[in-house]
Amino acid sequence: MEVERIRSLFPILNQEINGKPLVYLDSAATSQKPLTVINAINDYYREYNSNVHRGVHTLGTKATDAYEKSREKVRKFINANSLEEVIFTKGTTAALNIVAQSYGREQLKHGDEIVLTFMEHHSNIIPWQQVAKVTGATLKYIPLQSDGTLTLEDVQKTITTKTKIVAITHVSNVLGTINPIKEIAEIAHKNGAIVVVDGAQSAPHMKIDVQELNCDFYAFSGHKMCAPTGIGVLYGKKHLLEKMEPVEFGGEMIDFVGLYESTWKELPWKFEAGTPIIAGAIGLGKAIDFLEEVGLDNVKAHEHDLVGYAMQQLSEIDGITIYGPANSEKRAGVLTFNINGVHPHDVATVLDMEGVAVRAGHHCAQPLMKWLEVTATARASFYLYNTKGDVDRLAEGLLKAKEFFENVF
Ligand code: 7TS
Repeated sequence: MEVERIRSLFPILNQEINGKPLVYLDSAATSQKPLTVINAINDYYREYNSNVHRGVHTLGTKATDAYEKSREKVRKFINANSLEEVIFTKGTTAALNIVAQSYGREQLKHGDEIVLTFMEHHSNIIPWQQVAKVTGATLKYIPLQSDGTLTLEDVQKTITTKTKIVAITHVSNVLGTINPIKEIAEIAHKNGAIVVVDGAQSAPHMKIDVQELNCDFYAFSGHKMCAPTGIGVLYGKKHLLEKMEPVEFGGEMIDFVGLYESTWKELPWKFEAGTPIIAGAIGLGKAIDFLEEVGLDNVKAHEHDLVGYAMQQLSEIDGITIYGPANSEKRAGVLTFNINGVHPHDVATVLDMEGVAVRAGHHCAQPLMKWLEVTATARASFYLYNTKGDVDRLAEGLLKAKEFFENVF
């Protein structure tokens, strides 16, 4: 599908911000939504809004069918072995917390090690810090190379037989680094550890096959892949999920409830307490249809092109520092940078005046900021609806920002 056709499916892109056509370069924070997704949510509320898994009335059956059909779409999307391995959650953060609070609390004991990297998002650090506090496990970090990549030698050195959990991001939301999950999983498994993958920045942008990666858990968020906020997925290997206790209790997730004891439904529902995120799951199903129509390999190639072009354009501007792998082949569509001597919030404000939306701040990765020896950065992130013209507008905006601040100070 041509990028102009793709853009026409995203109504939000067709507007002016501060008198300039919008250039949206913040998809790593949240992506925009195509009409098919917006319409699917609209249709659910207008035509068959109803609770799921209860009662026999027609609307309830229709809603249940749509909700469970989305689960099948997710299963296929990540090539999970069975529907029991696909749990709907609120997002990546919620999914990672389930693994930490259930698997982590049950399996970890004093002296065990949890291995992370310096490039993790806070959502893949704090749940492990919390579980380490209550179990007596300790955290260890795989070091980074100066270009923000990992080496398998360092992975091998950090993971030992004491390691029980390796929790790692597939793609860094700051550096764009793509980590070799399959190889890391092999090293982890040889040492008797399991691998938890934070897929928030990979599921939207590349074909994911959880069986090929051989990860034990994989978490991602719908809102970064054209679906609404409030829906995400936890994939887990069935034999692990089966022995895990739920972390939330209440309606929906039970089989039998007595006054003093209760039992749980089978997988995946034992992890879905309460009325689930019905409209969100239906929207996610439609988002997957859309991404598959475009083709994940095309999405990935398009973003590689854009980030390569952006790196070239920005490196021609004096006084810009780009963080992360210099080789665009080693990174996904994320470009983090600073204009030397200018605070990234000021850079983002000038860009906004030019209609260009980027994120500035610590990107929920404070340990990584410390490692980069900065307090904050600006970040442009690309998706299937961005164009080289968007990159040109970014570069022009940055020249204006530089000029402006050079003249002021
Ligand atoms: N992990 C990574 C790698 C992320 O990039 C994010 C969100 C999360 C986890 C958390 O996802 P959530 O949907 O549960 O919030 N990252 C960003 C970002 O880079 N800018 O805003 C949110």
